Amino acid sequence: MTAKERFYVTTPIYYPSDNLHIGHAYTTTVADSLARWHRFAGREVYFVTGSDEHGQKIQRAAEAKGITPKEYVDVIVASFKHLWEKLNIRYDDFVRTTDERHHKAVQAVFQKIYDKGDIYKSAYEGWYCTPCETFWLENRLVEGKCPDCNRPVEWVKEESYFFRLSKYADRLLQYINEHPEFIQPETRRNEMVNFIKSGLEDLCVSRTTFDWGIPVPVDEGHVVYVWFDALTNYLTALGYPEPNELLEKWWPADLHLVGKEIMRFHTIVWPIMLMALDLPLPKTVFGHGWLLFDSEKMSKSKGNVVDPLVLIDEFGVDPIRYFLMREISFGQDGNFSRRALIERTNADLANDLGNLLNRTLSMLNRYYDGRVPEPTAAPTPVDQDLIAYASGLGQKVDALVQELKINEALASIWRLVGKANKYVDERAPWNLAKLESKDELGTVMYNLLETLRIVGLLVKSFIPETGAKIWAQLGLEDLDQKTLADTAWGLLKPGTQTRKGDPIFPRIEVEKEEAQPVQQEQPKGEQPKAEQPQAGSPEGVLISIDDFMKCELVVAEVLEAAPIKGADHLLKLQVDVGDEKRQIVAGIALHYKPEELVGKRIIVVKNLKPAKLRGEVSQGMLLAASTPDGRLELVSVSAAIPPGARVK
Ligand code: ME8
Repeated sequence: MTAKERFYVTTPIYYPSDNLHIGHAYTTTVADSLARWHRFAGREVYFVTGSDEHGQKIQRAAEAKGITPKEYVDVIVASFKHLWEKLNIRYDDFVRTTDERHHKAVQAVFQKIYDKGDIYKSAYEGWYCTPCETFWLENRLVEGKCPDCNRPVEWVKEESYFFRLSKYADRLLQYINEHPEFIQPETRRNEMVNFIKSGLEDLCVSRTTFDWGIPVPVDEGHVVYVWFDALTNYLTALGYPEPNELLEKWWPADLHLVGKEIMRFHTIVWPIMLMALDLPLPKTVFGHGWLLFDSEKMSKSKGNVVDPLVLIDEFGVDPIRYFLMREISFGQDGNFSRRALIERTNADLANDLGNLLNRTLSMLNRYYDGRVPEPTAAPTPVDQDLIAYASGLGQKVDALVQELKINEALASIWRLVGKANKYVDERAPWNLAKLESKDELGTVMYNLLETLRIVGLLVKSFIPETGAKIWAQLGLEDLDQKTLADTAWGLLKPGTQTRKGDPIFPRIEVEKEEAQPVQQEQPKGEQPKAEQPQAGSPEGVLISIDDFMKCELVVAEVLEAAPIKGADHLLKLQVDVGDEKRQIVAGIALHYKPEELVGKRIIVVKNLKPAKLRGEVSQGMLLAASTPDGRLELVSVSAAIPPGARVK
């Protein structure tokens, strides 16, 4: 790796015909994570996204609202930017196709190709899919409808300008053969090769039946076809057509990340435009799969879209980012469901990662007042196994990211988290703490903390808020300046004062009714997963006094109680547990009025893992018993027992 390595990545520029959904968030999240990772790995990065604002579809949507197209898109483009901010997307440039600079770029591209003789005037008569802004030959239609979106097509007859795609077909095929990395994944390459081999028709690149577009420079009565206009954005971001440093430095792009349905435009039309302009082709166009809902592509017209803003408000941004990149095999289609999101968050983020951080820092507080100890004992084979995996992981993740194996990159980081959790159980610091020499305890605690430091660095490109939280709790600084080289083992300084905070991912409690599989969310042919068995020990099984003592039961005074909107059986309590105030969410609303509870001294399990119910954090559980007719009564003590008193 040299400092000169560069990475120019783009997303599609989305249509502001409607608000974006989780499918758009998917592409952009991956692009952002790649951009962040390459920066972290010491490469120079340029990351561009934008909005594709012209065309018949937008003009019609604006007309339906009785406003101008520009007024219409301005509002929606602002919502794009808002979503990217909420998703922690850090782009370098946002190209709007209504930008003046873009007009210049598109007109220059059109003019150059026209001057070269590769654009000519003729008449178009044929089918057009307005939602996809795509011309179709009769023989490509499926049952008379658009083969991409299955919606009706319109017969269009107009005088147009044509781009000589056919002239470049052989050259393009040869290029694809010689550059296997150009079209990825391989299945898409095969599809595109077959498409080209079946014969390329010249492409109609101007329209006259509406005017919401960039005027054709040689004929003002025409507007440039919206795809010809949109694809040019990748050059607009580099100041094209003026010769300048950006263009010199960043073209050709390293990666155009797109959904599989727009591969034809990116691997046939766009490369041929570039050939006609005598510009080099992008190094890779990757066509990822679709997010499906009930095995169908999520799309506004089908009414099955998921709004990322709603999900972010409910679950936070990192669970969404993590889910999208971890759950879906990059390149293939994947199903989205709320249930899968919750399960993934609970398993990987709350149980594995969150819990590792929490338990490690709790032990460190107990044994070393939160200060990182010196690793003085010689490593055992178990230590060596953890250290060896953690030491090589940065390079491994880098290789996987470069191969665009995003879900595998995350899986390899979570393998380290899994190993570290197993390491805690195997090395049992609570037993080492009983030994006279504290050498081994110090080494084990150091190894765990060092693993967490490395995990924090490795995850920060994918789930930035989590990386920052881990870093802060470890008491470390300057996360933004850290690079891949900092993932080397042993850089954590003994003596560092950690700062244990709240659990970074409270478990999301799936209430009974939410836990029921929603039929619509199951991919066809896949059975709903069986309900998890309820935790708890079956009656008749004896436990030791040690088992019982693990449960920290204390007296708590109820300070406040309030209902939770939309959850009839839940109440939200603020309780005093002696040394702090806690919030507990309890299913007692059908048995107690909030005002009846205030002042009561109840018993709570203080050391229960925090959970989230209906978006509210619950930090503990209260004890209650039922009468034979099902009425619930809280276990309570008299006012003589102060809050915080241990029940044993
Ligand atoms: O096609 N699953 O814009 P668009 C995964 N303006 N990704 C999805 C998705 C889904 N269900 N739905 C959308 C256009 N996407 C043109 C692009 S580029 C020069 C012009 C993502 O608003 C995916 O990246 O229809 C897809 O290619 C893109 O959004 C389509 O966005």
